[in-house]
Amino acid sequence: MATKAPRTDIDESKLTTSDPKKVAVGVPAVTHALLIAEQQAGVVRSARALLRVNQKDGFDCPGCAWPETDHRHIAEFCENGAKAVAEETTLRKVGPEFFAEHSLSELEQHDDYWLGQQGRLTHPMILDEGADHYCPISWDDALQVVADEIRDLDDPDQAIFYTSGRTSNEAAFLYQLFARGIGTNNLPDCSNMCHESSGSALNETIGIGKGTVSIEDIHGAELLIVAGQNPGTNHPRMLSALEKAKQRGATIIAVNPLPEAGLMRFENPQTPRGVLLGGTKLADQFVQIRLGGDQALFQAIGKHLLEIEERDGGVLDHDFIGAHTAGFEAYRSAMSETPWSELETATGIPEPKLRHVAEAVRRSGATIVCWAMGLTQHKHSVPTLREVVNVLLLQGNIGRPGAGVCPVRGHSNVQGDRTVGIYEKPAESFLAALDREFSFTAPREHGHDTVNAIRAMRDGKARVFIGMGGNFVSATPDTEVTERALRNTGLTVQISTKLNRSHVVTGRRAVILPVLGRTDRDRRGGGEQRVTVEDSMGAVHTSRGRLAPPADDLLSEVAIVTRLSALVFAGRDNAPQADWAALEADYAGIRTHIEHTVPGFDDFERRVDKGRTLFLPNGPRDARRFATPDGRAQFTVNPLEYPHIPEGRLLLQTLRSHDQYNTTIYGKDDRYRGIHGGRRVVLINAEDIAALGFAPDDVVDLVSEWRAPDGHIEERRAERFRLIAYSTPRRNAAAYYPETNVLVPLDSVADVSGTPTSKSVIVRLERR
Ligand SMILES: Nc1nc2c(c(=O)[nH]1)N[C@H]1C(S)=C(S)[C@@H](COP(=O)(O)OP(=O)(O)OC[C@H]3O[C@@H](n4cnc5c(=O)[nH]c(N)nc54)[C@H](O)[C@@H]3O)O[C@H]1N2
Ligand SMILES: Nc1nc2c(c(=O)[nH]1)N[C@H]1C(S)=C(S)[C@@H](COP(=O)(O)OP(=O)(O)OC[C@H]3O[C@@H](n4cnc5c(=O)[nH]c(N)nc54)[C@H](O)[C@@H]3O)O[C@H]1N2
Ligand SMILES: [Mo]
Repeated sequence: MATKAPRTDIDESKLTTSDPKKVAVGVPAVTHALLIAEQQAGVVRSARALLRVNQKDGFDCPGCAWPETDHRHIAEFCENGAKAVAEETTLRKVGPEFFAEHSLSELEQHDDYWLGQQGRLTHPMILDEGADHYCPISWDDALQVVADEIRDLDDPDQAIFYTSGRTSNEAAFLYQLFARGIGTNNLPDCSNMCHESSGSALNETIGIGKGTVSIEDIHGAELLIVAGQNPGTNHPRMLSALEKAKQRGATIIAVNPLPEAGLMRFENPQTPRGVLLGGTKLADQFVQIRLGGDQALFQAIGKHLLEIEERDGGVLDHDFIGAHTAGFEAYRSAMSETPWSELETATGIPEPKLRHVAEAVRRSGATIVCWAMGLTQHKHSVPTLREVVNVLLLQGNIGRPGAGVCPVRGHSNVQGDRTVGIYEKPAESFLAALDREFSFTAPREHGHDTVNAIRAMRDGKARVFIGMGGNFVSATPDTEVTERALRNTGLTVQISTKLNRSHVVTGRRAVILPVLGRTDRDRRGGGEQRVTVEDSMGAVHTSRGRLAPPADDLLSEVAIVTRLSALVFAGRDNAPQADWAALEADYAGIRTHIEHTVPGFDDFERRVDKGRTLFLPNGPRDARRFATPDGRAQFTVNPLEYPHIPEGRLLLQTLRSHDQYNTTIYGKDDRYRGIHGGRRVVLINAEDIAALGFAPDDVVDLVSEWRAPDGHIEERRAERFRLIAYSTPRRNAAAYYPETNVLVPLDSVADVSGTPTSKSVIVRLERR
């Protein structure tokens, strides 16, 4: 039976701990997921939904962007995919009565857990200036309010169009067209806080901002390095792929400050072996690296390979280096100058162990490096990822079966959104294609990314904020600054499925436009619509929801954007020309526009028909073609960087628990890490607890100390965190996001990519 939403926020005094787990997944995990699904949606609806996850005629799992294999299991879902589905298929509803009962001032006091658990949004709502309650409004009036506000802007750059990565290709394509039709490239997205560093480094070095491997490559790799990623929680289906690679003889090296359960051992709930035999050991080597030490690690690997080449030969792929790369000599001489002692300091790993890792790389005939947020959210993330590329280029590990780069994406369609134009720095070729297709002139000046969007709102330069999904207020850094920034706008609009903090921290006026999610049936123009998504490996396929939506008149993301386009563009100069009503009635028309404007989508409709997969072209993977200025993959020289932690301070990484999806908190446990019933914890080395004069279980404030560019130290505070002794390198600590976002300074971003440094915050502990 479905149960009622929680009435109270998380009570941190109930927090307990147990020993961290050494194995991920297994039958208990699936049982746990079914329990959560059942509480939200009841047995029948849950079963119907879960049986359709990632099936050929079903919907794409909103959980993560890990690809499906070709032979999909009857139940190709994982615990956390099931939780993401449960979250959306819930029978709990948030409608006009809910907003009549709860004032904004009351909602503001609740935590993200309480807000998200209340249920699906069912009705368009408006918050008028000065009001303390949202009131119901008709769809037509709600859309008119938004359209009027946009038409009233003095300058189109006063509008911000944020996107989160669940939005379908079709909706995202129309949304970027809408922004550009108005005249702005202000299209920040969650990717700016996520894999932007990967895109920056890969574009520069191999000429494409995406990974170069397919799922078959993972299965066929000889060596997989998994760095800065916690797949047991965040990409559980990846564990099946690692297991398969392992069974074919692959070596796996896990690089992480924390011994994450999923990296160590895996019990596959979908095979008898996993259930009965205690699963597969995954990582052959665990490299417990210091936070931010990865650039040094990859330099160490490169240095060792070059030294052995010089001594014995036979290590490098000279044909590849000669034919396809540039910059090798400069890289070689830079590596010869880097002292081992500094590589040891940066990584916290002794030279012999570094060489041991490098030996595994030397022996491998096909190496893949997989990574996620542990590598992308540091100040020096772009140089770190360039260094990953350097190592792979040495042995020709790009564009060869079982080898390549594998940035593992987060949101299920974050990669697709970027492919179809959600980007504040669009390429000229794409804009020119839009101009031709829609008979207008798109703006050329680059727009704001996420951090710059916050600055623009803070400084009164942006007046309207529209969020296509996501939870901008909680996901972004420097929570207090961001909240003030949003309150500084005239109108905030949230196009969303569930209530979150971005609905209660608003501009002077606010509108909520509830939408259909992935699992919901979407009937438009007399037919059931499908949408398409792209996974982390460039495979595009359709997704179709089957369940009855939470309210009859919910619009889809596509319908909201087409209707807004019709209202805003009517009679406007230089507006994109399209039949908006026809696009709403049949999404195939949108796919035709995508085919005409985005390379690689030729014959789009036919190629995704009947559950087929369209593989987007990938130059480096398909033909060792590199779209860099000289047509070669680039070796780069990157002066070594790593965090310097002042005396008596810690370096804090902010990460996900097992029971959350970004800012959506499903539950209060982090089962694999042994944390139960609460979230305000700091995982910290036991010796540091003692050295700093504390005891385990002490409750402290975290005070972040940030040296601003002008030299003075800024402080930010997050209150009441419990100290938990945990296996992590000395002076490296970990705590959950979004509770700790208040500590991340807005100006502390990665060089080149502008990604907030969420894995690298200097803090001190203060006794309460
Ligand atoms: N269930 C669930 N699934 C998700 C999400 C979710 O919240 N919940 N979020 C989705 C999204 S948007 C994303 S981007 C992905 C995120 O997937 P992950 O990147 O796995 O997520 P994080 O929890 O941020 O974990 C970062 C990992 O990197 C390690 N790490 C931190 N700093 C460093 C470092 O300096 N070096 C190294 N080598 N390791 C480091 C941490 O210890 C941790 O294991 O997951 C996606 N899938
Ligand atoms: N400190 C710190 N901050 C971080 C990170 C970190 O590791 N540490 N990680 C960063 C990363 S990797 C990311 S990707 C961002 C995530 O940032 P966001 O993508 O902005 O945040 P989410 O929590 O994923 O957004 C959840 C909301 O999306 C809405 N939603 C869900 N499904 C749909 C849908 O189908 N359609 C629409 N329109 N809305 C929907 C719901 O209302 C839900 O409340 O956070 C970043 N922030
Ligand atoms: Mo992400």
